[in-house]
Amino acid sequence: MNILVTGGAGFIGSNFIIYWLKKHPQDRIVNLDALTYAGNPENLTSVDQLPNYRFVKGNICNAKLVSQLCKGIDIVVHFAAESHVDRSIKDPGVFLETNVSGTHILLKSALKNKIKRFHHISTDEVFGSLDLSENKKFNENTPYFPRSPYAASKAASDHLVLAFYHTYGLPVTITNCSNNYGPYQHPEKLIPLTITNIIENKKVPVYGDGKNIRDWLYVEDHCRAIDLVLKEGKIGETYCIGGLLKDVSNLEIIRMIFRILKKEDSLISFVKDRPGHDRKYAIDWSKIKKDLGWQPEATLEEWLTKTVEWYSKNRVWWQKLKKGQFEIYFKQQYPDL
Ligand code: NAD
Ligand code: TDX
Repeated sequence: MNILVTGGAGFIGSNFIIYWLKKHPQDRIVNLDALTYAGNPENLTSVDQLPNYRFVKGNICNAKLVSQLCKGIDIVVHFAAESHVDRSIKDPGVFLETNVSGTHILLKSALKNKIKRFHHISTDEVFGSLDLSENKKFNENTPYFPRSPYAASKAASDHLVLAFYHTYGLPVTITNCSNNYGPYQHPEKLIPLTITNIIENKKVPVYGDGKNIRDWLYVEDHCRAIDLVLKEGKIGETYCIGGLLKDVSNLEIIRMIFRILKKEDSLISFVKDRPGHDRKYAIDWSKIKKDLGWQPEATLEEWLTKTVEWYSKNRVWWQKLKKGQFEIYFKQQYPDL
């Protein structure tokens, strides 16, 4: 099988490539990634010498390049995106370019090259926000109600993917997953920011009252779910993937990390809330469980402990990312700290 992965130098994409080449060593992967601030070739040092892995530095908005790379490809797994909500609030433009126009360019090329499967990685954020007081969860039939520029751009890309299925018959599948965590996640996101700030004895910023709820999914569980959808998923269908059955607030997850690191939680600092901050995401992942037999392989406590260990052992990896441009970004993003 020849697979084109987009955004494979980012957090989930690199975990996916490592997972896939280990599980399916007979397959070939081409990784197209623009290496934005979020892309890091160091994530892939364990596979980059393999004969069946090829890295191409390039933009998914480059139609000519995308068209060349799609030749001979069986499956496209599309991760490439601008992924950080806070950055989308500051400057939505590049989110529209990459997440919407980039996806459109890929879809056109996939159609022209008669790709056997176009798998699109999306998010639960397209469904909007749940109330803290209600027990509702998002599922495959929840209407779209994106509330941040990032979520709106992902919603638009989901609609385009399904439009290419209904209008032109492109064989697509979509997964809408919840917040991922694990190795190689950029320290701009809550869990790696919290772990690394605690290790560095720096304040841990909590937006608003810290009661917001996310549905945490370990990245390897996510990769396994994508694998199953590629093998057994139904064309034209969407699968929701979440990691939890019980609600966990941001403050609770942050306190769990303090406990795992055996530190007092005095570094917690409440800062100005994110504009339009979605209160709660929760996923009903019963469809993928029932249809494909997927479920998380370990508990939040176990996966989080493993994640904290990884960041503790791989300081050089994240220390580099927290220098230079990131210091400027951090000062602008957290003026209260
Ligand atoms: P990330 O920001 O870590 O990585 C994105 C990657 O895409 C980077 O390597 C970057 O260089 C590349 N990229 C960005 N713009 C590009 C362009 N124009 N052309 C080519 N490459 C480009 O993101 P992630 O957290 O790994 O997320 C991957 C996908 O999963 C995204 O589509 C995101 O919306 C989705 N998702 C992420 C989460 C999460 O919790 N991280 C949850 C749900 C869905
Ligand atoms: O410093 C922080 N303090 C804080 O309280 C940061 C960075 C975040 N938060 C809060 C905001 C959210 O309620 O923590 C929660 C998680 O925030 P992020 O890590 O920024 O993730 P989120 O905004 O929920 O979006 C993530 O999950 C869905 C990914 O970044 C998206 O790409 C994905 O689609």
